[in-house]
Amino acid sequence: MTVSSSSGRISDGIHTRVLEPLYAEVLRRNPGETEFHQAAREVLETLGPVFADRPELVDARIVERLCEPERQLIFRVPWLDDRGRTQINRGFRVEFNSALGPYKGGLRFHPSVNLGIVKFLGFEQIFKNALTGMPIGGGKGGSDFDPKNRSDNEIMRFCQSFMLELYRHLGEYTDVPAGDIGVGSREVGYLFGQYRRITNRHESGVLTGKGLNWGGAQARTEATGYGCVMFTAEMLRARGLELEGKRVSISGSGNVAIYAAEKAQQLGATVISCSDSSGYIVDDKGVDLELLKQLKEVERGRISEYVERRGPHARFVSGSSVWEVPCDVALPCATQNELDEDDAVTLVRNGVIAVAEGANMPATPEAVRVLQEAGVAFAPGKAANAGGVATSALEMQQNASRDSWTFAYTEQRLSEIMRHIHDSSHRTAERYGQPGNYVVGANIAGFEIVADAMLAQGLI
Ligand code: NDP
Ligand code: 2IT
Repeated sequence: MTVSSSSGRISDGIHTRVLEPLYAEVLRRNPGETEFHQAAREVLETLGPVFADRPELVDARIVERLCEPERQLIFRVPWLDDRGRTQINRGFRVEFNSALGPYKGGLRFHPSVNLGIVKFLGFEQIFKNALTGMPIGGGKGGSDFDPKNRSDNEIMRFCQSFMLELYRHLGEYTDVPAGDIGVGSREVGYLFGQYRRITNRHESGVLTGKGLNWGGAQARTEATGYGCVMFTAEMLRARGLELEGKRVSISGSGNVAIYAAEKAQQLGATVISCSDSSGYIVDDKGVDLELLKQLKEVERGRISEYVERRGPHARFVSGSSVWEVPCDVALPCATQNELDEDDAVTLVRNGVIAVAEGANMPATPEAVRVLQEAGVAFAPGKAANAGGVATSALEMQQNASRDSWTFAYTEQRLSEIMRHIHDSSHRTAERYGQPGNYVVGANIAGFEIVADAMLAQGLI
C-alpha cells in the first residue's frame, strides 16, 4: 500500500521523498494495527502541500513524532461477575499528544477494542481537538469489555476495577477521559466515584460527561449529535442549500445518533431511519424521538422493538445496511468503516447531497472517494463530530471556575465552535487549491495548529 498524492505537482516530490517512506515506517513500527494505519494514511496523504510550503516541519520530523504516542498504557482488568466467576479484560489508554493541553478523549467499551483501534481514535483526536481551538491534547482509551447484557452491578464492578489502575495516570492537568461507544453517564458515574474514593479528591475536571448535579455540563449529552448537524447545516449553507425539508438517514441509535436526529428535526428535516448492530428501521412519518430515547437510553433495548411499538408505517430490516434507504443527507453515527464503497455508490445513485461523519472514520477511504467524485458535500469526523469534545472542554472550563452555565448559553458556544471549525476547514481547503474538500481542509488546519505548538516547544 502506498500513500497516494491528492495534491498538485509541487508536492508530488514530497510524496515520494517524504510521505511514502514515513507511511512505510508507520506500517513497520505498528504491525497489525489496521485501523491506525488507515487513520494515519488518510492524514498523511493530504499533507504534501504543507510540507512543500514549510520544509522546517519535515526537518523537525513533526509527523514522525505525531505518529508515535507519548505514552501507551495496557493493563489487566480483573472483576467478578454476578455469579461470582472471575472475568479478565484488557484496559487501554493511549496518551497521544499533549502539545495543546492535557490528553483528552473518550473511553470505549466494546468487544472489538484493541490497541490499533484505540490508536486510530487517539490519533484522530489530536487533530479534532486542535480544530476546536480549545486547549486540549489528544488521547483515547477503553477496553474489550462488552457491556451488553451485563447488570448494573457488573458494570459498576468493571468500572471500579478499570479505574483502580487508570486513576494513577489521570488528572485535570494530565489526562481527562470521557465517554464513547459503550460508555455513557452511568459508566462515567461509576468511574468518577471510584477515582474520588481512591484519591480522596473531588476533582471534577478529571472526567467529562458527568451528571448535571455533580459537575457535568448542560448540553454535553447532546453536543456531538447537535454539533454534527450544525456542521452539516453550515456545509449546506456554503452551497446555497438548507437542511429544512430534507430526508435524513442516520446509522446507530446511541448517544450521537439520537441527538443528531433531535437537532435535524429541530432544523426542519425529517429523520426517516436509524439502526443498531442488528439492522435498521425506516419510519416514513419521521422517527419518534421520545420512543427512541425510552427504548435506547432507558430500557437499553434493540432497535427492532421500535417497530413493535410504533405501528404499521415503521418497518425493521434485519442484517442490512441502512445506506440502502434513499435520503438527501446521510449521517453515519455508529462505528468505523460502516459505510463502504458499495454503500457510497448506492447513496449517490439515490441522490444524496451531503454526508457528515458523526462517528469516527465511519466511511472507508474508497467510500469517501466515491462521494467526493460525485460532488457530494462530505464532512470528515474530526471536523463534524468535534462538538462532543469541544463541549467536554467547556465542561472542564466550568469545573475549573466552579461555575455552571445554562443550556442555551452552552449550546450557543457549541454552535459558534462548529461554525469556526467549518469556516477554518473551508478556508484552508481553498488556500491549498481544493475548495469544498473538507478532508484536506480539516487535516491541514488541525495539523498546522499542533505542528506549530510542537515546533515552539522543542524536541519533546
Ligand atoms: P453508543 O454506544 O451510544 O452507540 C453506538 C451505536 O452504534 C449503537 O447503536 C450501536 O449498536 C452501534 N454500533 C456500535 N458498534 C457497532 C458495530 N460494530 N456495528 C454496528 N453498529 C455498531 O456510542 P456513541 O453514540 O457515543 O458513539 C458512536 C460513534 O460516535 C463512535 O464512532 C464514537 O467514536 C463517535 N463519537 C462519539 C462521541 C461522543 O461524545 N459520545 C464524540 C465523537 C465521536 P449496538 O447497540 O447494537 O452495538
Ligand atoms: O471521539 C470523541 O471525540 C469522543 N468520544 C468525545 C471525547 C471527549 O473527551 O469528550
